[in-house]
Amino acid sequence: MDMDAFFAAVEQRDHPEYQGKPVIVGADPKEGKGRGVVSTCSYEARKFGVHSAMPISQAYKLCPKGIYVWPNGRLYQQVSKEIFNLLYEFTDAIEPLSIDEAFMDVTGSVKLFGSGPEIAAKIKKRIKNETRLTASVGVAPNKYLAKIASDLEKPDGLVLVDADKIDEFLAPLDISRLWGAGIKTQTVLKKMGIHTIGDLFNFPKEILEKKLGKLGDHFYNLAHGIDTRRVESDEVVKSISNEHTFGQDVLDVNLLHKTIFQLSEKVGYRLRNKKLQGRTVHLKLRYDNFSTITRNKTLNSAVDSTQMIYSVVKDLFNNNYQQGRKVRLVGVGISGFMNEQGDQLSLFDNQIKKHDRIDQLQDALTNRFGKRIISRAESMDSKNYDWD
Ligand code: TTP
Ligand code: MG
Repeated sequence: MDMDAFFAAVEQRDHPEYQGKPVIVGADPKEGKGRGVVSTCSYEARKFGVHSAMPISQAYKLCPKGIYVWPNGRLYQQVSKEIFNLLYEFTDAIEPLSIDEAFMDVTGSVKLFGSGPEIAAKIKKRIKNETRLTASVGVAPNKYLAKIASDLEKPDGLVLVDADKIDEFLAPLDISRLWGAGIKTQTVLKKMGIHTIGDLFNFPKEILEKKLGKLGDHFYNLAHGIDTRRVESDEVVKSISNEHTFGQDVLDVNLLHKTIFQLSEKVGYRLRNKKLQGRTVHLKLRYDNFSTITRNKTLNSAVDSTQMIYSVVKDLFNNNYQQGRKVRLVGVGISGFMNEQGDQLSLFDNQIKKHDRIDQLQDALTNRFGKRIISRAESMDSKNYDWD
């Protein structure tokens, strides 16, 4: 998953007057005398030949009427965090590559969220709904193919590489798409008459090894779509959260409570699956005009029960929700994890222990039969709600 023109897209989102215009994020051009470089630019600016890392003075020559914006790093970090939190709802096997890009291994998520392409479509939709930004996604059997695929139909792309159509997918692509092929290697390959990955495919491994040494084996594999690298996920999970954006903005407090309950169930399920307990429970509330509040409460002990999470978030909601305002999104989260499974539950009364047993039962059923197999009465009848 890679966001489109990330910094520039955030600027266009927050300044409607920039939309559809060439926006260049980077150093001050000072009417062509500026030093420094372009961070990124909108797709409108790319038509003028402007691109990342280009001297800002050159960008100014190419596109003097562009809108030049100084980067707002804090804002981009914040948006990036929002996007990554959302990705973690689909899988924990995530390898961030940069502020706006990540590899995701969704092999273990298919039962919960559907096939790879279905998950990709859901991720794109969630990102658009919740951040008003577009992402491009490549779905493929390995990292190398997924990375190429994510780039092919930017912006707002979704490209699938079928496991049995890898050769056809790669054949027409330029050798510059080969992972690790710098200008020097490309020149060597071109001298051998290799211009596309399809050309490379036809070369026997021995010849490539003779001409390119160690790299020969590497490029032979790439030409055949072979990449055995794993998605190296960051094992240290700092928080778990789930959000829901309503199809239509909601005034009905009852529905909001039910949705918060369902989100607490999801968060609790993921938490217990990881054998974690958290002390700080979070609520996120976005009104119809996109104004967003976040509130949290830190408990004396770490918890992992759906009921505990729900009761804390419900209080946060009741204390902070401005009656009569339409809600676009609600989110529930937990952080402040304690890894060891102490006997913290003994601090709570039998009521909580009963809920704990219900959680175990519900988790076991969900693991075995999928997410729709069981619902609690608290979460029923919320017609607007869907698991994903
Ligand atoms: P990229 O994903 O490389 O670029 P992008 O998101 O702007 O555009 P694309 O649609 O092609 O993916 O980088 C993500 C952000 O990182 C980018 O918005 C700005 C920043 N960045 C720099 O500051 N300098 C650079 O040289 C590059 C490449 C990116
Ligand atoms: Mg990007």
